[in-house]
Amino acid sequence: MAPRLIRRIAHLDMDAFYASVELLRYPQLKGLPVVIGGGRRSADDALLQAHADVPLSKIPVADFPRLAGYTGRGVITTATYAARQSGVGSAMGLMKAAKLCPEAILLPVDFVEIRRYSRAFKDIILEIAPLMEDRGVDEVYIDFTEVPGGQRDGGRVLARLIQKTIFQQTNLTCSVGVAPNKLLAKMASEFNKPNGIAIVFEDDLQDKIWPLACRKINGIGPKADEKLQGLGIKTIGQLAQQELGWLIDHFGQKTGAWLHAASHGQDDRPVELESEPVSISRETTFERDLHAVRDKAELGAIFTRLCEQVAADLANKGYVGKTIGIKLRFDDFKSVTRDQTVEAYVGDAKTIRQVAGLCLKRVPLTQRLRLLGVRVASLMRLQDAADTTSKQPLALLQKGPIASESIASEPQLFD
Ligand code: DCP
Ligand code: MG
Repeated sequence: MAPRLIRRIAHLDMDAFYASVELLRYPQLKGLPVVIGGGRRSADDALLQAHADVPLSKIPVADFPRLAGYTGRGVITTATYAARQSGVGSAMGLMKAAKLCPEAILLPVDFVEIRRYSRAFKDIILEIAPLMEDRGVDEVYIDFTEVPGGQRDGGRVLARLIQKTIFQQTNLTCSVGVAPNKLLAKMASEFNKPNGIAIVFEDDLQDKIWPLACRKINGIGPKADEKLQGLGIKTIGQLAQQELGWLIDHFGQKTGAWLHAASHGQDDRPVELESEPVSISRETTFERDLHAVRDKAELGAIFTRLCEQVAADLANKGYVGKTIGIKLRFDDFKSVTRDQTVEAYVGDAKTIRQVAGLCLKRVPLTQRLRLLGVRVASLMRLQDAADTTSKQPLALLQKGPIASESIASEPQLFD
């Protein structure tokens, strides 16, 4: 009989991601302190202009802009491991970092390139292990349980294969933690950063998890941590020693129970193939700036179409939502947003148009517009919406609190 499969979940996180992507372009900076952050500066443009005739990889290291003398309010997005040795890191102000590591090279973020590599490393993983949950630009969870090799050495064999393949195809390194669940895998991926693998089994809880600070639990933020510290609890082990009832008394039923489970390494959240969208939206920039009064008909038609597109997207993806919002950008590039939350989950174009219309009325429309957007948030899966109100016909859910009239007879929205 085949041995029973034990649950093996991996968390993979790219190493110094934004910085590593820059190093692919500028390999001459490898091993040097490099920080990414702030906005694009004249120094960045000057570098490229001065070396327009040579490949990027041939720009002399001495010519790159440095942190020294930085003034401004920018913050570090990420830093290479060489820079981290000087004590600089994510979220630190660039001016403070300039004092700690003046010789560090400062580069801006290139989001287009970041997204390209983000997609690339995820596609490589999907080829090897199809059960992947996208957790943002540089991290994913992967269910190793039933993937060939996923059980061998606790998942180390598969983790190494993925790590190696990503490196061969992109030249980027990552770190992987493999554990019985997401909670522990997320912690484990940090254990041997950079370019590391860490394997955690249920039995390792006491040795590998309990000595860690409570903050290492994904979900315990600075506030919860402060409260725990105030109660004399610093480590996960100390948290695990508390009675469930005591935790519930101090943190409430839900958080208390979660803290208790987390400190005991328990987490049964599944790896979700597609992460849940936060909102679904459509926007359009006009070919020429439009005026709310003079171009009323045109704007009204565009507005209706956007609402219809959002409704279609919601239907395709199987969601309803109850916060409806608009976004406007004026000819001076200033943007405003307005939203309104309705009582029932909605998904039809007509109701979205009505509520979005009310949002629009809250914006003074004297300036010309460049862009209009419609957004539906506070989403719920259509399926769940049907389950929680199974006694109601679904049609009721889709009707907002505002009486439905036809879109065409909507009062003048762009007055
Ligand atoms: N990032 C950001 N703002 C933050 C944190 C991170 O824009 N507050 C970006 C920059 C990072 C990327 O997201 O490169 C991934 O974040 P990580 O926390 O995984 O940090 P790194 O990948 O840079 O470093 P590490 O090697 O520690 O994972
Ligand atoms: Mg990372």
